[in-house]
Amino acid sequence: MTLTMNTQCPFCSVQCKMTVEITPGEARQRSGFQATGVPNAASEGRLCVKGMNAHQHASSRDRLLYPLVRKNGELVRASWEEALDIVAARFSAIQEAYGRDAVGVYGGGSLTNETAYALGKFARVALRSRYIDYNGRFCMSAAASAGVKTFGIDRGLTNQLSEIPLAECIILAGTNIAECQPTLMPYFIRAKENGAFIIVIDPRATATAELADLHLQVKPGTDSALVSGMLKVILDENLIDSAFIQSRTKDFDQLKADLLRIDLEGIAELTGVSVEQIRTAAVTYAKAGTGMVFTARGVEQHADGHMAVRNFLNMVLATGKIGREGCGYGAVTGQGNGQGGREHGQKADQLPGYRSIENENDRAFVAKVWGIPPEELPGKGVSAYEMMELVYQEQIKALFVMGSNPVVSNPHASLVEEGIRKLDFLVVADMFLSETAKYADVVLPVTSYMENEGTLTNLEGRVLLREAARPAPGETRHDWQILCSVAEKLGRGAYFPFKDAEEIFNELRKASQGGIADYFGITYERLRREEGIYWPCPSTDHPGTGRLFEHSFAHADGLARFQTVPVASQGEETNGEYPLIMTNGRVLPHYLTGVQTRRSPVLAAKFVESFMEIHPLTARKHRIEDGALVRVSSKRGTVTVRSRYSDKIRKDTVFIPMHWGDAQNVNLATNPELDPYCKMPDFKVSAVRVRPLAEEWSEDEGEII
Ligand SMILES: Nc1nc2c(c(=O)[nH]1)N[C@H]1C(S)=C(S)[C@@H](COP(=O)(O)OP(=O)(O)OC[C@H]3O[C@@H](n4cnc5c(=O)[nH]c(N)nc54)[C@H](O)[C@@H]3O)O[C@H]1N2
Ligand SMILES: Nc1nc2c(c(=O)[nH]1)N[C@H]1C(S)=C(S)[C@@H](COP(=O)(O)OP(=O)(O)OC[C@H]3O[C@@H](n4cnc5c(=O)[nH]c(N)nc54)[C@H](O)[C@@H]3O)O[C@H]1N2
Ligand code: SF4
Ligand SMILES: [Mo]
Repeated sequence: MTLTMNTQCPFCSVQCKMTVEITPGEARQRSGFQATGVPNAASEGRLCVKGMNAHQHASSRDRLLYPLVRKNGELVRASWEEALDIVAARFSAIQEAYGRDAVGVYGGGSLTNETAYALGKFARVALRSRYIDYNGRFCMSAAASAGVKTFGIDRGLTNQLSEIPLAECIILAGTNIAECQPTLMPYFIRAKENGAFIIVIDPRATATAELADLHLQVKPGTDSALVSGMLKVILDENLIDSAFIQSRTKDFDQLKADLLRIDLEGIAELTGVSVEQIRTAAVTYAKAGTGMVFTARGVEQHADGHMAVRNFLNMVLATGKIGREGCGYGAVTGQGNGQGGREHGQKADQLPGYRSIENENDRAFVAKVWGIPPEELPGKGVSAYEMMELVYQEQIKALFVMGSNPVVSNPHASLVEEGIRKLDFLVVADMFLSETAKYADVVLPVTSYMENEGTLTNLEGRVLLREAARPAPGETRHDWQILCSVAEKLGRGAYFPFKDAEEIFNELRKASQGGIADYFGITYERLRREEGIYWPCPSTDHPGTGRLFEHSFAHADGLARFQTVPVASQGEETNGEYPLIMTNGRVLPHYLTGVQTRRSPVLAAKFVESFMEIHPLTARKHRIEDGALVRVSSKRGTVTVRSRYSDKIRKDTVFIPMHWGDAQNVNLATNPELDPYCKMPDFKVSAVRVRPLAEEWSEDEGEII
């Protein structure tokens, strides 16, 4: 008999709904699983190859099914009782010896809203430590901080996806939708069929760029300068929307004064994009009746990511293309719950509902919901990579990791790995023995997307309910159950009385009420009935907010802010020793550090190992053959991958995907310099040299061939 499960893909921010059918008898012939897309407002029933095969990792033999504890250097099976006792005892002892802040918490954007909320509360109320942050710091922080400064609010898309086909000009900057949110491509294809002009800004001619009418093959790290060039053209040709600037924004004059001084030729030189192309892009966008701008990690993962996004937002505001049909901005959110995960308290400085841990009123509000005196709430901590530095410096002695693989995903991975090894005590809650979990003292096995109920907020800011589709396998437990049990053992169980995810959600609703990300009006019952609800949704009879900023922005005065942005290239400079720029990102079949997708046979087979994309002319100059193993080295370290010729990449740039660990981990070479505004690392630009592996070997032996 076929069993049908209703669920939602665990991977990217589209959150495609699907059914998974299991036919038990067929398990041997084929997988016995069949995933089918279910119509919904985002993916409209489509699934990509990752969604179609997600059940493979969830049903993999590698799933952790019982707790593990380290004894005599080995991870061995233990009961939950024993594992949780060890966790509570070690956390307590370390906090007693070194203070509360000696224990840190590290979360992730795959966790449900309920777990993310409970994790923030766990750090502040159960551990009472200031140190909590999450992998979204590497993902959404630049766009989030830019949105907050410019608009007064951070929600990935300011519009519903359904408005994309109404835009007459679309700018896709550093976003590879075709590989990273593939089920959204039809929205852009429809726009094109309606006559839209599509501009792609990327150092590579990606699958997304195939859609473009104009591809600006920008030099990595120069997006902000490129936009300054476009803004200058818009100003010179008097294509600004003066009425909009006048009535809806402030601080335009300073920006204008700065732009007048800009030299377009200089910008063309810096960015590698010709003056003519800059002009065409600027004029087409500004003249279009409607238009949308999207950015993702290509623009944001830089030490100037915050300012780069703000410059794109300057352009959106200067042309008045926001707050009406077919006009808006989208920071294309990454992880399944990248949006909700950044709203309810996993961030170092943040409380639920996007409240600030540094604001007295916000502290008092949340403390009241939590039933603690506000003075008991710790202050703000530090960002994800800065936490890893504190781990390395042995100031943080114990770490609780839930839903992330920091040993692979942090920049300067060798330093991070060394720090993790030095920890007195590491707990990892995961489905698999990830590269990070291998170093743990206690590993807690969690349920997967098929078994764990909860809400996730997709890239549009639409809250969706994912119901549990099957019982938890083995002894696995839900993330939130683990948090409640550890809190109980730490003597703080009274604050974590939750019996199911819905009870946590109901507390989250109250804690977010009146905040920027207001979920108060959203209930499980409504989500079941209405499919999804856009926040802010302040009351149960409120329909939710599909389009933001129709009449005012979210700052107290209702006005959006322009920001003057310096014109400069950013990132590590290349030189004789490190002559090439290394950038990095994703390929369609794999997901993030690959812990899940490398365990899916269909997906793993599509790319069994990492690679380095290099232009053939550059390759020949550096004596690199196609398919040869190469060592790509920066000042920080070396990653070893196989070369792959491509004439679709700039000649000064190489590209390596991020989905593998150990010697293939691209982060061995990346730069941990942080953006001063949002603490995003400079992932996307590293100065590197590339050598054939064979050559380096013989050099090691003192002989050059
Ligand atoms: N298949 C797949 N899909 C995913 C993920 C995955 O791992 N695999 N991860 C999810 C997550 S968490 C995220 S955050 C998103 C990421 O989604 P994206 O941000 O779209 O993905 P990336 O490949 O990191 O980067 C996008 C593009 O930026 C380009 N780029 C590099 N440097 C620069 C630069 O300086 N300027 C510009 N303009 N472009 C540059 C790269 O060539 C790349 O094509 O995808 C989500 N979806
Ligand atoms: N060089 C470079 N580095 C990057 C990036 C880049 O573009 N270039 N991108 C950055 C970005 S955008 C991101 S989002 C980060 C992501 O990097 P990571 O935070 O390392 O993300 P994942 O690889 O998804 O690791 C998630 C882990 O959590 C587990 N997991 C999945 N679901 C759950 C769950 O529900 N509960 C629990 N407890 N565990 C779960 C998975 O098995 C996996 O081991 O990487 C960043 N690092
Ligand atoms: S990875 Fe993203 S686009 Fe693909 S099925 Fe999953 S949610 Fe949909
Ligand atoms: Mo991400």
